[in-house]
Amino acid sequence: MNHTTNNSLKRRLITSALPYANGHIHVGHIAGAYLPADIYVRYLRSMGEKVVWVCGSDEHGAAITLRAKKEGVTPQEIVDKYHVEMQDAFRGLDISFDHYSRTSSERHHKVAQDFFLKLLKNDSFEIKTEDQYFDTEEDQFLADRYITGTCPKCGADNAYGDQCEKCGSTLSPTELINPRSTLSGSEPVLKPTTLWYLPMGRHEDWLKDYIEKGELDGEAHHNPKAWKSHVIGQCKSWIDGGLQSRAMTRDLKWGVPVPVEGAEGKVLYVWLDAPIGYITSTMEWAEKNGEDWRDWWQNSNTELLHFIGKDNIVFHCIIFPILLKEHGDYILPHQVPANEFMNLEGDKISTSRNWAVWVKEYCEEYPNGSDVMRYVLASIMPEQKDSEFTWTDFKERVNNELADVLGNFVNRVLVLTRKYYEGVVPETPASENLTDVDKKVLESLAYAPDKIADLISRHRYREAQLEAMNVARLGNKYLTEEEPWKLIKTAPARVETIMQIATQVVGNLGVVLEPFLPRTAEKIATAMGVPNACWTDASTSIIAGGTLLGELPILFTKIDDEFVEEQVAKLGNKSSNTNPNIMPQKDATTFENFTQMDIRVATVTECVPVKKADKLLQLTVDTGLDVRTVVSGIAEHFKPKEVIGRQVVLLANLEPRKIRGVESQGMVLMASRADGGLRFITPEEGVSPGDVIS
Ligand code: B3M
Ligand code: ZN
Repeated sequence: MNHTTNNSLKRRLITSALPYANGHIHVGHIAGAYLPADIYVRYLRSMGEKVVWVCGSDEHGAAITLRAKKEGVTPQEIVDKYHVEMQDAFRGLDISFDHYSRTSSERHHKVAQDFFLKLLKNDSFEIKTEDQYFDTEEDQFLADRYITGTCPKCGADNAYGDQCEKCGSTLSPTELINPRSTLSGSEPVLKPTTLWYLPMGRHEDWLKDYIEKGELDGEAHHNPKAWKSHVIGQCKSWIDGGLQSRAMTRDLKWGVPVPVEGAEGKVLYVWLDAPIGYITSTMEWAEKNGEDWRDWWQNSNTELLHFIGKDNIVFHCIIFPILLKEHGDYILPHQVPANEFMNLEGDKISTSRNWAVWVKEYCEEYPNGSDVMRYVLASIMPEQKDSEFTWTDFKERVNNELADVLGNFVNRVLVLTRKYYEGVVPETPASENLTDVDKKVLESLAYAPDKIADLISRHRYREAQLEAMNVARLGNKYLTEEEPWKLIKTAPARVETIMQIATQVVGNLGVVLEPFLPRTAEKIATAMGVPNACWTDASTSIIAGGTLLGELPILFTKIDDEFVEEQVAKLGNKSSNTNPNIMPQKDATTFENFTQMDIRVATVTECVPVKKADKLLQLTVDTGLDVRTVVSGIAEHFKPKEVIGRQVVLLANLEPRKIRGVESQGMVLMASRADGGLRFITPEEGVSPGDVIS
């Protein structure tokens, strides 16, 4: 949609967390930091507000180098690959950044280095030479994720050098008990090096006021500046624990080089460089759009909002504000509407366990599936607490809400208008002809856009979407209860009124659904003849009488149980093999379990069908030890005469079992395929009955 922008308005600069370019984007990422921002920004654009939304790939830090090491490629190769892939994923769900940048660019290196130099000039750092852990095998200092050990706070194993994921404590490498190098597994040694520390303790006082301001605003009724309580809670507990100095440099090769003489082999700490990526991204956007980036970062008429997940709160609410303040030229974040985590089918989302719904894969499989995924994710957005995505819930929301309510209502209005009036909207009814029900519907409709706008402004996206859907529910209920199809013969004037009002409801849906379901809203608005309608056009007379309505494709197709099963089956299956004939690998077993099995060669001497059992053959086999009976479910694949005389592989010590009255003493092992194909495993010549397979 095209909207004109009002220049005198205040600016809003929106950022979403720069995703690490070391893996694919999953639905948890989207629900956390991207979809809420997209809804907010689409709404502001529709209002004609001045808004810019920037993002980009976070291409430095241990997340990248460790991944590169694992895949045996360079860090640059890793980030080049994911920088492209992540953007495909975002595009697939219509995440509409104004600009997407990357932190490995020369431009960003320069911006981050200049920022660092300004801090140096302002005396923002304490420069200390001290002992740090060093991996002699890898010839590298170890900080952050390069070092693990036992958490000194909770005793959990595998705490990282910067943080324990179990208890959430922030740590420094020297606090770890039994530290080990993540790179080589070896025990690190201490070696002196020079680091630039940010003495955060200096900032406690103003930070307390700054965080409290967000809290106080929260007490004021309906104030969009109010920070979320879980955000305030995290910040306060950090500040109350006392702010420790934090090193802003690392002894690593991959990153933004520290721009100081004698600092060769040192780079900026990734959490110094990454948020500056927001600034670089804005600069690039401004250059392309003939704007001055400083208006967006250094002008008190701009509001800065960071959309992030809860694991990034301290970096955006404490460390980045300190850096901005130390620099001196910048505004501070106004609002950080961080989300909590979204779980998946009863478990935490995990990349390593492949317990995730991958956005790129989903969008490739369902090129028209963007809106329904957005809808479900917004419905369960983890705004105040962790939430859970399940495919069954996905199915129910799509079928019962999108298809049955929204799709059905919009479709009925268009079909009936075509049937009764050849697609031309009836004229606005005279107000004296309105019933109480009509008036109530129009009243609710008139109020809805403001109500939704207020919820969006306060970052309550779940409720906002619910209110937008309530507009469809309102229309659906109205039509169902007024039953124009029963009145068309007897009271055609009344039907004109009903259809006129129902049409206004549909017209409004084309506007208020846009932030949530952009493709659906566009289809609706186009069919209703108002393709460029924006938020302020929403009203009870958005569609003029006499408008010829267009065609509308079916908006939503229903989902069946098979779809749900298919999606669930993908979880945790790490095999990259997409050949459906290849069965996935079973869970690990022990060597001991394996040695307990007596697998040996046997020869089939007789074979007959089992009575009243289509699938079974009764085999007599010579095992070298004895001659015994085995029942095998191969009758649909082989005739008895094809089996007699064969050498087979037999699991000999399987507990005897009665099958259709015949005792089976063992099991013939077959090569089987996922498609049901079955073959004998025939030993090489010269093998005798009784030879053990091990
Ligand atoms: N890349 C962490 C993350 O993806 C980090 C965010 C940076 S925002 C400046 O969770
Ligand atoms: Zn811990």
